[in-house]
Amino acid sequence: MGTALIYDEEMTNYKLLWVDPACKIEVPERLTVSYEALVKSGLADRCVSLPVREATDADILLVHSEEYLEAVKKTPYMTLEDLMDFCSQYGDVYFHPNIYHCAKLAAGSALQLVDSVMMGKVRNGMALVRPPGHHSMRNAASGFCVFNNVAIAAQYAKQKYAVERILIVDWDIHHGQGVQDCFEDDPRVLYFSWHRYEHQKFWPNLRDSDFDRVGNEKGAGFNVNVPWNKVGMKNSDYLSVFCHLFLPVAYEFCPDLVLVCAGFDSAIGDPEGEMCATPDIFAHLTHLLMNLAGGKLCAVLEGGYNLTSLPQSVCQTVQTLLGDPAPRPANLDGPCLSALESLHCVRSAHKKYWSCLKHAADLPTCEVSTKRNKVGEEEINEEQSKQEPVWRECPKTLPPDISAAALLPDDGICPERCYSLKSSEDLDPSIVNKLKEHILKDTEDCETLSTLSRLTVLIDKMEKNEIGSGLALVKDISKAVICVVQHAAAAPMNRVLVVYVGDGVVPFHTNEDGKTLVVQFTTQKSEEIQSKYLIPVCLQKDYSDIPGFIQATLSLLLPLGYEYDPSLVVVVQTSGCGLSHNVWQQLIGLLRGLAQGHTLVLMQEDQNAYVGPTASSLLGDPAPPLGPLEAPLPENVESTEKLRLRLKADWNFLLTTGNVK
Ligand code: X5A
Ligand code: ZN
Repeated sequence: MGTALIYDEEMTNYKLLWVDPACKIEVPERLTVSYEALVKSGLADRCVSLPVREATDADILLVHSEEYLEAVKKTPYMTLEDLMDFCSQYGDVYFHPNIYHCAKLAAGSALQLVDSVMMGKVRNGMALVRPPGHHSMRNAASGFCVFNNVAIAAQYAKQKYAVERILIVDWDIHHGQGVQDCFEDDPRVLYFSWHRYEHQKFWPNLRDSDFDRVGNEKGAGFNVNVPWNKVGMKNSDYLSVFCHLFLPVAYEFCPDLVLVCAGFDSAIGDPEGEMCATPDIFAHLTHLLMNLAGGKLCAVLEGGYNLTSLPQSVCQTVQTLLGDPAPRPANLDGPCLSALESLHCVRSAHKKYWSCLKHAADLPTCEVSTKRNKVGEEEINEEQSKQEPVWRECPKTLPPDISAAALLPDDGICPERCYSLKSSEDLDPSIVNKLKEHILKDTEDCETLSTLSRLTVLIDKMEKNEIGSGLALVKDISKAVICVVQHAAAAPMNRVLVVYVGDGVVPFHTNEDGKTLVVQFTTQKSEEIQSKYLIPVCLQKDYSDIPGFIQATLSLLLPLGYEYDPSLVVVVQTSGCGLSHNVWQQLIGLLRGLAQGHTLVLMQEDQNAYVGPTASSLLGDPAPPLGPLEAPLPENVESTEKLRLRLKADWNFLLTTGNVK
């Protein structure tokens, strides 16, 4: 199952024909540089290239009015003067004799993408289109947009494929007010948007873009707006919103299809957004959405006006759609105060609609963000934006030759597409000596010795990026964990995140030196040891509370993992932990976003049934959806939340509110 790429040069054949400072950034080169970068990097070749088509009148009328469509139809025959005149009734948009044609292709591209994903021809895909769509309204063009490509695609998917629940993630830096308008009353379409807002001082300056616009009537709760009230938001701010808001709500909703309004004006260097998130963040945003809807994801280009960061961001997105591991994200130092204020307000506004937010603190009611900036703030912002921002282009990494390796007992059957690490007779004597000295003591156990020495070889190859990820079925899980952690943490720059699923004592000592971070999911309540680097997450009822487990994973484990930024993730499953295969696959899938996909799964020998699902997740297959989630058990919410509150002093990524309390 591949990744579709839709592009047609025809969509570069229109441009601004007069002087308009508001529109001069929307240039044909946006598309050519993006496509050329995909070709140059070899990514385009790895995609299934799909032809565009024109959206039909019927397609366009799914979202727009007949009057508006008829008006746009006349634009190819207008004189320059007529065109300028026509534009003047709308905000920040230009027309050209060929734009109607391109707008039909742009919307049609989104529909082609939906068709091929829904019919199972590809797993996911991206459409590079102009003009963009998310600002255009039923009756109006706006913000460079003529037809609302993604809104049309969502209506089309509802109609043609009877898709019950669609998630639209709008990571463009502008509010897609056209999309909001279209689905405000519709509980079948959940719309997320973050956008530069600055207390309504930023275009399109709508009161409707604030966090308290949650949707109407049956659609109440299905419109999620995150207004950014400052420029300069970073990777940490974006990831915090994903971990503490978008993902929990998305998992609870459980979409059948994910559409992305993929605008890259939210990246560093963009003259519109003035944000500071680096292009590699889009690999993570994409990755985090890829385990929803069984991986059915369609990304459609919206904005993005810096001709350097735009193609880099597009490449990161497409590379991730193809299944390559995401690069380790740079400098995650936690969200800023303004981002936390926004996050807190949105979570409060939505707590009555989503059980995953029920516990969100009801701190001082959020003021609606129309207040003025404090004195002096504007000067600071201006100064910031005067400097040309610089960032390091994420080095182009090839995925490892071996994407996943398996280390199984001699009679074990290696799962498909996995490389089998066979036991070899001749073990490296220096490794054997080390193992005997440190782990095995004097006991001579050939089988364990062979397993452990192969594990160290596997880790070395993962470190060199010759192997991406691995799984091992071992007889003695304790010894294996000790060996792996010791070996992997040895090099000075290495950090190991150990996710330990199962009861009992973690079999090695965790220092406070930060070389290892252990998060243990356990069903045993214990008062004991808990420190910055040893974190027991206690969940009642043998993990049958799936919503509780997912909540702990998204709002605790994931942010901790991102802040810790490990070089290796080790996931340990002791026997009979009782986690269902689907939940286990979600866990592995999400963790694959860390450590450049270097995930090593250790399981007890008798857990054979997990081998297949584990391998599949390590190889990047999307995890099966869990179904819409009910409310988590109150006792689990309470213990997870208590833990988060205790740990937030040590871990900035666990903050969810700006009110330091
Ligand atoms: C699609 C998009 C931006 C319009 C900005 C107008 N439009 N000032 O990014
Ligand atoms: Zn935009």
